[in-house]
Amino acid sequence: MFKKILIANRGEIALRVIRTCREMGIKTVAVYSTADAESLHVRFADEAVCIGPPQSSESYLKMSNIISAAEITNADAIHPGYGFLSENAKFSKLCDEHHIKFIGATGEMIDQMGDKANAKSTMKAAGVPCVPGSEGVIIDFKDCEKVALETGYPVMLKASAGGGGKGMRAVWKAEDLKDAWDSARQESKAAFGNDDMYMEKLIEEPRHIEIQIIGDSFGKACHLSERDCSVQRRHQKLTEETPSPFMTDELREKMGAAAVLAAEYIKYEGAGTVEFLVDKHRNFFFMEMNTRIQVEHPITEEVVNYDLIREQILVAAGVPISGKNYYPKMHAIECRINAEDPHANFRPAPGKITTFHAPGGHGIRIDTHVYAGYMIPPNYDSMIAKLITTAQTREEAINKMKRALDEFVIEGVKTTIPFHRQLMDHPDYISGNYTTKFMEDFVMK
Ligand code: MV4
Repeated sequence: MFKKILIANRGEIALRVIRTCREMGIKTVAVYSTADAESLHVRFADEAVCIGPPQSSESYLKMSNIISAAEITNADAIHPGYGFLSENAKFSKLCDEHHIKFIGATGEMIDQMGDKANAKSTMKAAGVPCVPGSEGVIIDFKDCEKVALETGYPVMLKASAGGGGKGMRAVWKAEDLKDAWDSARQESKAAFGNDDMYMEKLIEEPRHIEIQIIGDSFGKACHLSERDCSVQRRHQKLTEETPSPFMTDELREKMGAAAVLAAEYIKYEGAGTVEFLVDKHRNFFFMEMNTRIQVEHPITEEVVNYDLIREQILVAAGVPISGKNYYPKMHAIECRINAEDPHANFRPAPGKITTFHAPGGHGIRIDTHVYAGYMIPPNYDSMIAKLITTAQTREEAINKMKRALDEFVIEGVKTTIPFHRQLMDHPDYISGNYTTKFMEDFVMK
C-alpha cells in the first residue's frame, strides 16, 4: 500500500481525499497556491508545499511544480481529484515516468476517451448502444451534408475534442447546416486547437443519466448504479440524485451491463463514469466516459454504502475488486452550493464568508472546505459546499433537503441556496418529470 499520497487539488475534494487517507493510515501532502495558504486542506494534510501564485496555470496546473513537490516529500502516489490535471494524459504519463502512481486513468486511456469521435467508435465496437450518425470524423462539408441526409434531421454536430457543449450545434433543417458547420468548427478550433467534427441524430429532451463504474488492474469491472444529472445550466450541474426517478429495474440492468461492458472492453482501471443520454422511450445511448472521480460521487457513496476514494486507492495499489455490482438501498440528493447570485444569472460572487452555519442531523452530509471568516478567492470555480441528504425514499430526501437548506446560514456572499430551495418546491422536480431542458424554463422568484 502507498505510504504517502500527494493531493494535486484544492477545496472540498482535497479535504475529501485527505480524510480517507487518514482513515487508511496513509500520510498526505497538500499542494497549494498562495491564494489558498489559509485553506483547510493545507491545515489537515500531514505536509504542505506551496506550488505557485493564484492563477491555476501557474500552480494547480503546473505539472513540473507538482512533480517536484511529490519528489521532495517522497510521495509514492498522486491523487488528482476532479478538474485541473485529473484528465490530463501528459500528466498521467509524467507521473509514470517519475515512478509516482497516478490515481486515475493511464495517459493512453485518457487520450482514447478524450477524443469523443474515437471514444464513440471504441464503444460501438464494444457493443455499447450509441446514437446513430457519422462513422467517426466527418471529412468535409460534402460528407457532412451526406451524413445529415442519411441520419435524418434534426441532427447534432459535435466537436471531437469537445465535451461540455463547446463546438456543439443542433441543426433542424438542411439550409442551416452550412452555418452550423462553419461556426461549430471555428468554435472548436479556438477552444481546443482542433476542429474535427462528428454527427449524431439529435435526441430531443434527453435525460443525462450516468453510471458509476470501477475497474481493477485484473481487467474486472463493476457498476454502482446511476446518477441523474439532468438538472444543468449551461452544462454546469446544479443538483444530482440517485436513483434516477426515471429509472426502472430493467433499465438499470441494461445500462449497468453496458457500462461494465464499456469498462472491461478497454480494460479500464480506476473509478470512472459512463455518461448516457436517455430518450423518452428509455432508449439509452453512450455520450462520454469520464476518467476521474466526479463532484457528485457522494450520492452514490451514500446509497450503496461504499467509499469511492478508498476503492480508487485500493485498485491503484493493485487490490482486486469484489466483482459484484452495487444497487441503491436509499435515496440521495446533492445540491451544489455555489458562491453565485441566482437572481443575477448565477453570476459568480466571491468574497468573505462572515457567517457559516451548516445544517446537521440524521441523513445530512456536507462536503466543504469553507468556514466563517473564509475568503473565497476569485481564481477558481465557485462551488463552496455540497449538501447531500439521504433517506429511505425520494420524498423524504426532498423534505430533508428543504429542512437542511432552511437551516443553512451563509452570510457575506450570495449563494445558490435560494435556487435549490425553490427547486425543491417545483412541481416538475417533485414529480421527477424533468429533462436537460428543465433549466431553460426556470425562473427565480
Ligand atoms: C446530445 C444532445 C442531444 N442529442 N447529443 C451536451 C454536452 C455534450 N457532452 C453532449 N450534450 C448533448 N448531446 C445528441 N445526439 C443533447 C446534449 C445536451 C445535454 C446533455 C447532457 C446534459 C445536458 C445537456 C444540455 C444540452 C444539450
